[in-house]
Amino acid sequence: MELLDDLKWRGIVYQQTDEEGIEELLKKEKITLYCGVDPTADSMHIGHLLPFLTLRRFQMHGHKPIVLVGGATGTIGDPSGKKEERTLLTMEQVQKNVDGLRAQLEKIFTVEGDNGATMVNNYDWTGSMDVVTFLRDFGKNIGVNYMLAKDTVSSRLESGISFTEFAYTILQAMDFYYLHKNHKCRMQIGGSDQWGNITTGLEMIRKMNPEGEQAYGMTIPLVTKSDGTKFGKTESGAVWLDPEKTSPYEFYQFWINTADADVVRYLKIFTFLNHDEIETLEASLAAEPHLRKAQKALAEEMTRLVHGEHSLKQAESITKALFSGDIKSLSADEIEQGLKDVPTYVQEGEIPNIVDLIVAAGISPSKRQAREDVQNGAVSINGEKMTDTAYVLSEEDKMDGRFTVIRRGKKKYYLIQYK
Ligand code: 629
Repeated sequence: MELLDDLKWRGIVYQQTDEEGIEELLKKEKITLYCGVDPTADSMHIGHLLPFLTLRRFQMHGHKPIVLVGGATGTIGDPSGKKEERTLLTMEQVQKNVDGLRAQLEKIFTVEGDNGATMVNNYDWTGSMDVVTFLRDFGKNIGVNYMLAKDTVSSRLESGISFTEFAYTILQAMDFYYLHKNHKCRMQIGGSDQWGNITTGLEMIRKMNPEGEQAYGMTIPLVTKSDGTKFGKTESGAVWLDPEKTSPYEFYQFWINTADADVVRYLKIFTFLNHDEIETLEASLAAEPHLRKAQKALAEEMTRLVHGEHSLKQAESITKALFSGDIKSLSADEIEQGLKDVPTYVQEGEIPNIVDLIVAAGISPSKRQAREDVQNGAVSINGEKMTDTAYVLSEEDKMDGRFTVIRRGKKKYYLIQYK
């Protein structure tokens, strides 16, 4: 299937600067195109992923991706979609963030071969530009009226916008021009919030080189959720690609909890599964939704893509063990991942018997209830039922010498930590 038809089938195309032109161009030749991200944090979150996965789809069809990390633009901050002026990061912080993002992005793309991805940093051509060159060679090409008409700026005229953020779009436009000139880059893609910046780039290219090759832009729709809440957020905040911020298990859980109403859409936009595979999953969702095959496939594909096979297997075994209660099969590290958000009680000093302990830890509401829970077999220690009300936890019950997992009922997990 043609790339553009595939992108449309997946629902990935939002706006195009010249629909026919782009169709013709992609039919005719393999192009170089780019997408950028600003190093405003040391990790991307899943909100960033879609344009880069789309860039990867272009690469899989033979086109050449340029991945830009904005070492220069990141020191300013894109005002697009932001209601307020940003606080500047230090130059050192931005540099650290550049390294973090670069490593994450390199994993998504193939770097070998003719159409291997090129990684660039706009600090390389913007960082040392003098202000006279900036104003004379570049600023002169973009009218203030033109800039004032862009959403990004017009929406901030009331609340205020500094000249610095106002000028941001010119920096991004210079990038497009630079890549067009030096890398024959013909197209920029980005989320729908990037439309203004992308079109300013086209304007810059036309003004700088009216005889040059035509350049194009394409945006990708905002990912929505059927229940109206914001995509990519959990109770504990953004879903990061960095495993230190969001563990592979949490990452896996995020995707597996996708609503039935959203899952097919997400399979299309986020995974590299083909049409047949997605249609089979869609049929399963309709006929046997309780099996959650579509959600499992989504979680599997995404976790493998971002964290690799080993972390995927770990996330799956944690999920299975927590569901069945087979805690013993997990390593201390896996338990930490899986039970990061469960209620935790810190035990200091001498350990009381199990009944007093679970009352103190808030696991059972009263001593009477606690005794009943233990006698009924509702309480387990590290996955093993404990019916002896006089039992006292010992060293053997401490996993890794650090914690004990207590389960009450079928699903309620608690951690006891020792000081
Ligand atoms: C210089 C900087 C360029 C090209 C792009 C950029 C970054 C761009 C931006 N992008 C967002 C970001 O960095 O701010 N000005 O967080 C983010 N992007 C991915 C998608 C986006 C966008 O990285 O385009 O729409 C989110 O889905 O907000 O020469």
